[in-house]
Amino acid sequence: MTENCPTQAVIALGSNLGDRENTLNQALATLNQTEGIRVICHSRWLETKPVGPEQPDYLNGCAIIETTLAPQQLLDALLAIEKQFGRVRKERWGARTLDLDIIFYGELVLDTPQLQIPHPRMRERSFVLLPLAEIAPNWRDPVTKITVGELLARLTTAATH
Ligand code: A4P
Ligand code: MG
Repeated sequence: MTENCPTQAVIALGSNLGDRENTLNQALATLNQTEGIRVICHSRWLETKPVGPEQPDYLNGCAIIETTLAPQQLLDALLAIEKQFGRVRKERWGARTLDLDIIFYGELVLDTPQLQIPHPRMRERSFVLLPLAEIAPNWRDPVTKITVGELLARLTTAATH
């Protein structure tokens, strides 16, 4: 009975190569057309400075989806969409036409070699928390039990001290 009951999840989107805005808009449309995924809402696209190696600035944003896919199936769907948009993996944290990460999947906590949920670095990343706070400030991180809005406030405080 509960098998097809959808779960809400958060996807972070990023692009720093090519027509970034068009890529993010098309990626959302593609997500929404994927069997088992429905996009509920999304943030604005924010221009952000790259974290990691020297590379162009990013456009970042977040979306809330409803999905009947299991976490690993959702990851496979995201990887397929990244590929469709021409992503080539070279170095870790390197430039990319499209990056799709699972930030939250309901209240699930998962730690396997292929997939960690919540995304292990989301708490330190304003390029995730800033757009996410626009659409889901009250979403509670199932690991720290802290809301997205509070995580962002902590990060902002830490950065100015
Ligand atoms: N993987 C494990 N957990 C997850 C998850 N929750 N969501 C695995 C998605 N993937 C997950 O990812 C490598 C593998 O991580 C996937 O195949 C999957 O099995 P990747 O996308 O190839 O590698 P990556 O994104 O370069 O590495 P990583 O560690 O995910 O990077 P981050 O931490 O996401 O950072 N600066 C700005 N301003 N904006 C950005 O968006 N992004 C990054 C990437 C660096 N700097 C940035 C930005
Ligand atoms: Mg990624």
